[in-house]
Amino acid sequence: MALDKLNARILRRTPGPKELFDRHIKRGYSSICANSLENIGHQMTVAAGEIEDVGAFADSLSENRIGIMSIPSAQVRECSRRQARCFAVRCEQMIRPIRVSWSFSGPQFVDESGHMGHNIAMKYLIFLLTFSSTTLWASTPKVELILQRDDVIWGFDFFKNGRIVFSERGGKLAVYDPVKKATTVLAGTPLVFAKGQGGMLDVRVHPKTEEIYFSYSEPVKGGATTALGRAQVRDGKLVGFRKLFSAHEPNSNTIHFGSRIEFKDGLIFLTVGDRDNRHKAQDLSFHNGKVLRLTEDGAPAPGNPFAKKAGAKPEIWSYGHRNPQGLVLDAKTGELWEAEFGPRGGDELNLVKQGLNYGWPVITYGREYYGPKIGEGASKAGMEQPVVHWTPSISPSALTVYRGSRFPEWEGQFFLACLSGTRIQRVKLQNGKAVEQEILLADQAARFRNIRTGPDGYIYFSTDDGKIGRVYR
Ligand SMILES: [Ca+2]
Repeated sequence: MALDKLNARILRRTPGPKELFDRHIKRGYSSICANSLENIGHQMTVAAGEIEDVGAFADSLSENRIGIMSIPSAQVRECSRRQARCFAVRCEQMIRPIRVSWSFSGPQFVDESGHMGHNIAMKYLIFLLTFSSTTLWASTPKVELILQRDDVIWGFDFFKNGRIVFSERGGKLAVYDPVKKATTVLAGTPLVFAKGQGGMLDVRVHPKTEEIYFSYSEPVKGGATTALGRAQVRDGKLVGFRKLFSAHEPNSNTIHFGSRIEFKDGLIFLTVGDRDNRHKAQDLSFHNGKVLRLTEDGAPAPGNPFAKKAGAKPEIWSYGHRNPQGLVLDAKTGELWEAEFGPRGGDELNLVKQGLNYGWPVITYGREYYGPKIGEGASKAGMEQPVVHWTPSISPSALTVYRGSRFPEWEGQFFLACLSGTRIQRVKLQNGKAVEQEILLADQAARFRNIRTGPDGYIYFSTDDGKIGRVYR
């Protein structure tokens, strides 16, 4: 494919090249590359570059290599640190490999003959390549703002009458009436542990009874834990609130609570994070780092895989999860999909199945925040591989599988709400592999907290700066 047929899509404005160097290059130009390349979902490798600061470059290279290695069958050709120059780029899905070089005038694409391709405008940095002029960019989604609040809107769901119930992490549950365009904060909510990542978390409307089920960080002796509650919503308050479940074991830290809720066949799935006690994600005597399967009253669901195993928690459905904050049932296939945060890199999309071990912290594609490797590597017998994983991190906080009527071209595709990624990540799978990915709504510059397909077939999202919005075209 001739280079002039490549489309370059510029996603985000950045400052001029000198400033850009100062800000980004030392932090790892190659990770920016990795970002771009991963986003197109094709198999491509990048290594090395003409970078003045060799030390910083070497650091960024190792980051980059993780990112690139996360793409199946990619091959990395690494330059020596001493020479530290040039990009060896090989794209297995392109007819002709290309090299990418970097200069202060911006990234440039050069084909094997040395012919200069695109020279992207200097003031742009983050870019995305696509390999054909298909309709990928034909109609950019737009956003209709539904409501604006001040707090993180962690969860939301829809009543049959069109009202939206939502949670504010600081501790509130509220109902929005789209006719009156008015929000009512519900009275009678339990006290929550609103520190760090803790607070009022997910909220769902039971598809039949229309009771709400909600997860929250429960303040308990010694700190907090993930809990599940249920109540009816009537006259602006919770009626008949009952705590259904409380995870073992609580601790005093403020992170990795999970916790999305999903309904299936009269049962409930609830995710619980590792609470920063990593090894407990592998220990079946704790709820940390697990997907749980409960009855609608919060008891262990009948037939759970470890119900008869001595010492194991009978609520466990799957284990070895780090912080699973995304969970969705594909309404068509009945499959349960989960998204979780990796450490530094190694965010995952998993197909969750009964009794399986998803590896954390024994296997991961991520690293410690301060650099070193974690666990034993990226794969191990008896442990599941993610269907898709991302390095650098995109921080998927929620996901939906699109089964609506508004966007037929998106049928069956995944949409992940990303925090640090400040985007909606669209992922198309084919035979269990990501064949297409796209960044959506990056122009919103928001930390996307939740995403759901609404009953009207539109995609709705919430953000950390208090918005619920609807995606349309
Ligand atoms: Ca995993």
